[in-house]
Amino acid sequence: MHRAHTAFSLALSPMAHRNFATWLLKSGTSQKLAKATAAAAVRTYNSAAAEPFANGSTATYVEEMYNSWLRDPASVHTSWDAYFRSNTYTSPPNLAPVQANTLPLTAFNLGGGGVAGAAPDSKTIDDHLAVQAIIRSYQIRGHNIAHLDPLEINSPELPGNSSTKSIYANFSFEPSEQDMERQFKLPSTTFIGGDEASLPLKEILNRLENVYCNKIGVEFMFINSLEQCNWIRKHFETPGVLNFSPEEKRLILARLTRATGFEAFLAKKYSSEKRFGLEGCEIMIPALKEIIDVSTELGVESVIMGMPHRGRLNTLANVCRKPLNQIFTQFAGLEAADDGSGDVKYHLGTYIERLNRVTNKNIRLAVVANPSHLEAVDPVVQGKTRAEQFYRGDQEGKKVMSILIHGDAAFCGQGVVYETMHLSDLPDYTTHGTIHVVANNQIGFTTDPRFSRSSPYCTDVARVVNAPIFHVNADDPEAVMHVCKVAAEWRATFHKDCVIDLVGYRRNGHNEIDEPMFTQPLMYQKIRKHKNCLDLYADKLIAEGTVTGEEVKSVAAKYENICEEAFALAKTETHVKYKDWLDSPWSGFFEGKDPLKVAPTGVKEETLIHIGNRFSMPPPNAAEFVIHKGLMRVLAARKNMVDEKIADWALGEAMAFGSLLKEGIHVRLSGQDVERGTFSHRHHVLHHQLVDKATYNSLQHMYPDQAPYSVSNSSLSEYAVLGFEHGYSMTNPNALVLWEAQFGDFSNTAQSIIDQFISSGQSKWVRQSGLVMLLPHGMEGMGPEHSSCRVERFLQMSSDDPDYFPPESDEFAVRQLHDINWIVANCTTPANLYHILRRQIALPFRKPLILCTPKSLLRHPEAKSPFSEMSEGSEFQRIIPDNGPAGQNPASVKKVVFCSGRVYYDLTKTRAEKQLESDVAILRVEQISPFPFDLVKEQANLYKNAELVWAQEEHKNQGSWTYVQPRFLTALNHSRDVSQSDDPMSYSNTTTNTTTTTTDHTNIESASEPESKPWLSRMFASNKSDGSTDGGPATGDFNAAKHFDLKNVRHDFNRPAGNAAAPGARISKTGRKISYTGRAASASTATGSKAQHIRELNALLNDAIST
Ligand SMILES: Cc1ncc(C[n+]2csc(CCOP(=O)(O)OP(=O)(O)O)c2C)c(N)n1
Ligand SMILES: [Mg+2]
Repeated sequence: MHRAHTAFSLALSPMAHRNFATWLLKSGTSQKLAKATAAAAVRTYNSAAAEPFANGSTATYVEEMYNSWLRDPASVHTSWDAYFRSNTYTSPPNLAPVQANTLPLTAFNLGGGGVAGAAPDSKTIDDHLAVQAIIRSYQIRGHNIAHLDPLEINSPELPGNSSTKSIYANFSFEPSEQDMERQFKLPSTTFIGGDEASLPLKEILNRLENVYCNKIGVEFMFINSLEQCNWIRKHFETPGVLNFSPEEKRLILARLTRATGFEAFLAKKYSSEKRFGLEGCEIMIPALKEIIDVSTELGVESVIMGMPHRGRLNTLANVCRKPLNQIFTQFAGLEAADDGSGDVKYHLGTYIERLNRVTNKNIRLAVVANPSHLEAVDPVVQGKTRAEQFYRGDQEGKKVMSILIHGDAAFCGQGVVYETMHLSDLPDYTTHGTIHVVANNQIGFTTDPRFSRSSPYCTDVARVVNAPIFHVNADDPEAVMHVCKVAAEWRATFHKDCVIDLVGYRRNGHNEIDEPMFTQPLMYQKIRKHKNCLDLYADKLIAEGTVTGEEVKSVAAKYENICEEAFALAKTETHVKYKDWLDSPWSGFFEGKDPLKVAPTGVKEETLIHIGNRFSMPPPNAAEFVIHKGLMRVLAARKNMVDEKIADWALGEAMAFGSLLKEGIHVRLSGQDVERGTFSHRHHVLHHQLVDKATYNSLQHMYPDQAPYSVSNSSLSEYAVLGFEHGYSMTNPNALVLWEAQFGDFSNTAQSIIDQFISSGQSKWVRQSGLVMLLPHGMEGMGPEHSSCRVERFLQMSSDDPDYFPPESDEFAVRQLHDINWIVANCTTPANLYHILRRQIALPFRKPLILCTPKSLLRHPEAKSPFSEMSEGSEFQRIIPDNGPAGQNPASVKKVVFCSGRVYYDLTKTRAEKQLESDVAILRVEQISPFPFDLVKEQANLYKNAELVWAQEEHKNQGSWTYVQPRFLTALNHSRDVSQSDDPMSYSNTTTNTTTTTTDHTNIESASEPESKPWLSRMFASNKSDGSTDGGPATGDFNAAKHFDLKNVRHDFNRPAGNAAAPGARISKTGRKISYTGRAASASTATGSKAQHIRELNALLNDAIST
């Protein structure tokens, strides 16, 4: 269809002119057409000007030419020959299907002197073609001259005035009375006739103007589907579609009253508070409600919304019906009753389940919490929607849908909108149609559209996915409701995106405290004189007799009373609760769980063997499935490993996935080229070499009752896809959701998702996520990029305190995991990879996992693990100790090299070459964050006499060094019983001292506490809500209940702010220190050349492995 479309465009000019000429010249309508086109160009940036202007007969013409070309290429012009040769043309489907109400042309005596029943003469045909062209012109370009702007600033600047009638006058179209009265047969591509097959020209023009040039502008003719175009035409052109019953009108008025009343109430009560009010676009509230009503009626049970600041509180109040008192409490500046840093009120999410009073059906509404970063939430909403559809078995999106609300400036300015749009039709990412609503107030902060976009509309981005765009004047509530109804029906019919562009204005400044006249004086002069939408609509309904003035007042007063009552109730609140604002509650997940109990991650060996065997097999019972020879070798090698009970990286990962699937945990892996794996190591999807789309994915066939496994190559986007997977992970804690970057450094194009959602989501929105980010990382001489996943950045955002050694206990590791914002690890063995992935699910809570993954280790002969390291009794090793000669005789070890990741294998090789296995111990820090203080201390104590070194291949200002250095010192300080320290500094109560050498424990003490009290017991003294302490459990005896009282966690475990010692000023009281071995600091993430890389690596290895 698309190619055919192009062909019509090419055919356009000669055809149009040839066929229309006679009638046009005679009747003067050529001028009308020309003017219609000119008017279309009036909107300055008219991308639609390039749109096709062809019809069914043009198609026939092209097709005839195509057939002729097929018979003899020389029979057509060389340009057509070239075009058809380019293979872009396919014969079009019938563009003019017979419509029920159409009659053959011969049935018309068209007043041109023809004889009824006789074949029409060429003039008659030309006349009809011209009318068709006019109709089509309206359908394509009508939106350009529609009256969309309530302020009429951006209305077409036609000479004279701009009413639709006069637009015609200004075309210099002067058809004779007779022409205007002539009946014209309506083509099958219009529905303006209703049941009538023909209409007088005058009526045709009137109806078209009403449909396409009034308060609605429909942009749809670029859609490459005749069925969809006809559907839209029908829904806008059919006579009477804009007729509303008195009940419907009263409902619109009531909703508009609430939307307007809410903002007015806030303005009255909190005049100096920012709320990003909706004034000027209040119709958005009834609009959203209409979309939800119609969608619910059509079967939707759950709606997930993403939206920016503008009108958010109003949406929560009047669309979600979040209790008003909870909303008002947010203005009171109250302390939170629960943990977390919280967020401003116009970012918070919510989740509500309620009865839809209009449809009498239950509906679940969620507004996803979002950061300031405009549009960043879009993919997150899509991922959450997709996940909810998946878990409900809603494969066509009939029950769960998403609505994304946008600001006009952000919608066209933010690239993530485009990236998200491109997920809309991908098999593993589609949410089966999103309704986008643009609260288009024709301004972004202080910048108006002339300076904020290069496209005619702020919605043009949607054209790339063939989404119809419904522009509508936000001052016409009935037009808006109609558009919303059509949008909801469109989504339910075609399951594709569509856009509603609510063209309104912003009555106040960007926020209520801003002065808009500084920057938009003329616009705001107009706005000040402009009546608000509610008043305009109320006047209209009063004038037509639908309501009385008293009724209007009483509806408004009733809502104000409701607000007043809620306001009074809000005043009685003493705390806000972040949990009231949770968008994705995991009911049942936390209840009844031991918050410190981690399920075992090892599994029975027979399970590993079963998974391994399945993973090494081509499809069973499919002898004809032809697999690539190279892959047959891969499968055979896998089978050998299984027989020898060892696993490489791919097998370790498959063991983790397979065993989780067996346990009913859904696994989803997504990212660029993940099915094969960027480094061709994974091969989860085997392709039949002879049959397109015939594939086999063994992980989907491990066990008959397993959970579903999904692995999907994504679009080439990091921002949208990572956001999507984050959203997916929010929905169900019992799923392992992984996103893999092609190379780790590409994750920086998704930085807002990392910073704003993954790192800080729990803290801001009490929302947990167990998302795994797999980030290929390692300096392997591949050039400045492709080397580093910038692990230092993730570490810098880790929330554990470098100067604080948490209390030691059996639950040290899980407590640390509980308290931190995310986990950062760099595993060196398949077994550890396997365990850390399984641990994501074994934990009684969820934390994101940032996992540096290897490249060369994928095939490294030593980077293999025996099954015994994955079977029952085995577990994730936060630090892998030295199990060689050095570890066996630690007293004689001269040097301990701590490292993380791939460089370990280089270090061991160099150590072997230098025959220093007994002198140098090499320890791998596999979990970098939270930092394994306890194990570092233990290992350092083991190698009492050794020099301690941190070796890393990344440059000094990168990698883990800056993160581990202070933590090493904290850990080393505890290698003696610090309570016996005679260092006066160590017990100084100078809690505000930030420059002198302080040790961690000094800073957690309050000045009122006796210095003699051992710090650990003081740590565990129960902390009453009034701040006083009493004698708590003994050292190390953790009061779990108290610990998990979120309020207390903050008091107990976060050091007071501002007390950290200055980096570099720390001196280990134990006399031990850790030094750095590796590259110097650098601006780049890697070395310039392979040669330089090798030279530097050798230097670092020699330096590290020397005694
Ligand atoms: C990514 C990003 N860049 C900049 C901002 C700062 N900012 C906040 S609102 C705003 C204007 C938004 O305009 P628009 O999208 O039209 O929404 P409106 O406020 O007009 O409803 C800007 C630039 C932001 N929040 N996010
Ligand atoms: Mg705006």
